[in-house]
Amino acid sequence: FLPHLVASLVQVEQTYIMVKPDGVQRGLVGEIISRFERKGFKLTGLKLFQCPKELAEEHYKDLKSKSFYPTLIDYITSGPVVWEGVGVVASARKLIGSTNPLQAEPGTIRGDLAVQTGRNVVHGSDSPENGKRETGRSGSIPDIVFLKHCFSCSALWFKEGELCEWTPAQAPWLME
Ligand code: IDP
Ligand code: MG
Repeated sequence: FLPHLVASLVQVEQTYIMVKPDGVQRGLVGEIISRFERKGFKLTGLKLFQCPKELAEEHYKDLKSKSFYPTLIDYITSGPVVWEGVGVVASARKLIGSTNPLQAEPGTIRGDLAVQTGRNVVHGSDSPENGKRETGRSGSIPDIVFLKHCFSCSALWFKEGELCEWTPAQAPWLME
C-alpha cells in the first residue's frame, strides 16, 4: 500500500508529548510547547485533558512493578499535546532531558524547569512504536513529498479526527 511504503522509507515518526499536571499547574504549558515549535516540529494535535486512572495505568503499564507506580498514577492527570516530524522521537527526548531533572543538562526542559523525578513536568514517547501507540497516528507522508495521507488506529490519548493534517508555511525552510 503506497502511503505506508513511502512513510516507512522516509521514517516519519510521531511522538506524544504530555505536559504533566505539575507543568500545567506551574504555568509552563506555553514554555514547553514553545521549545518544540522553535525547534521546527509540527503540532498535529493538542488538548487539555483530565486523565482517567485506567488510561494512566495503560500508558505506564511497563512500570507497574516499580515502587513509585502508585504515586506516578496519582501524579498524571491532565494536559497532553502531540507533535510529529522526521526523527522526532529521539530528538524530543533530547529536548526533554534525563528522567531525573538533577541529571538533565541545562538547556533541556527538565534541566531548566524541574527538580525532582516525581515532578519532571513532561512526557515524551521513548520509541517510534510507542509514539504510534500513544498518538494513534501510524504513518504519514512528510509535507515535502506533497502527497499527504494519514492513518488513524486506536490510540491511547487521541481519538480519530483529533489530529490535524496541515502543511506549515515554514516546511521548505526547515527541510531541504
Ligand atoms: P521518562 O519519563 O524519562 O521516559 P520513565 O522511566 O519512563 O521516564 O518513567 C516514567 C515517569 O515515572 C517519569 O517521567 C517520572 O515522572 C516517574 N518516575 C520514574 N522514576 C521515578 C522514581 O524513581 N521516583 C518517582 N517517580 C519516578
Ligand atoms: Mg518513559
